[in-house]
Amino acid sequence: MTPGLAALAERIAAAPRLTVLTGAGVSAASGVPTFRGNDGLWRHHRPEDLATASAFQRDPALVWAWYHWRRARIAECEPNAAHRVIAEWSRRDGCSVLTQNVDDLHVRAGTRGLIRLHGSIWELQCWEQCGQSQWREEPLPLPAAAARIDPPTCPACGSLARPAVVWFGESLDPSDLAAAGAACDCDVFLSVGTSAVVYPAAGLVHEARRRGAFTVEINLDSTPASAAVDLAIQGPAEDILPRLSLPH
Ligand code: BJW
Ligand code: ZN
Repeated sequence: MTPGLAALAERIAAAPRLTVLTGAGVSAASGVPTFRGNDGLWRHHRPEDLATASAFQRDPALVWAWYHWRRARIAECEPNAAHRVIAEWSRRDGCSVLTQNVDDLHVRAGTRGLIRLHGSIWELQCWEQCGQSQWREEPLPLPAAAARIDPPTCPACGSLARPAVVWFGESLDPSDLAAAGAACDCDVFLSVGTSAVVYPAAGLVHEARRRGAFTVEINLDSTPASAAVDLAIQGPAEDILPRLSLPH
């Protein structure tokens, strides 16, 4: 193993408190498109055209078609080696896992105590906020490439349903935000496979470093966080993370 990775593996193994923040790059090897890469989800769609409340208000059938296409694609994906290593770490005392991903592949890999900062693509909520709690729905038997989809409806009031995800301009769940803030009190903070541009998640690695954590970025490319962390490792998460996991 390269000396830098071996030393980091020892540091992770010895850390009483480990926090891992993940982004779309962790699921890329599973076949889930990222948001901002060359073949990213939004190469042909601007995010603000689809992932905002105003886009949904304007054209819910278009927004649902986009989510349906993504759900159909994610349904065919399996967790990869990066998800599995993170799931293993999550079973340690003192480990927190925060994800921006809505694909639930961390859940399927068995990650414990996962904080899903941006929600889940498999959960729905009432657009009119009638009081109905969020509900889960598997993919509908519709063509994955449909250009428009009749939006699902709320079982309680019959209004439109929306994906239970966090769109631009919307606040994260306060309890998730509190848990993420607490997780910045750690010994090692790993930021894995995120472009580190979307706040408040992008601020967490800086906050952890301010509080004394050893901060590490693992990404195929450099990001706005690369120069600020203690160690920036360029490489695929699905290759690097297994090399950071010591047998116990
Ligand atoms: C690999 C790899 C491999 C590939 N191995 N690596 C101006 C300044 C600062 C902030 C703002 C601002 N204007 C507005 C804001 C706030 C805004 C924001 O941050 N905007 C920025 C874009 C500027 N944030 C918000 O609105 C948030 N809410 C909020 O702040 O509330 C308070 C508020 C209210 C009102 C007004 C203002 C503030 C909410 C953000 C919600 C983001 N939601 C989305 C969509 C979720 C639903 C869905 O999926 O449809 O979340 S956007 C999208 O980006 C998604 C992702 O979780 C998120 C992050 O993306 P991620 O995961 O980093 O993916 P990519 O594709 O960007 O990067 C992948 C990376 O992996 C790349 O770096 C690759 O190199 C790498 N990679 N393969 C390792 N194998
Ligand atoms: Zn309702």
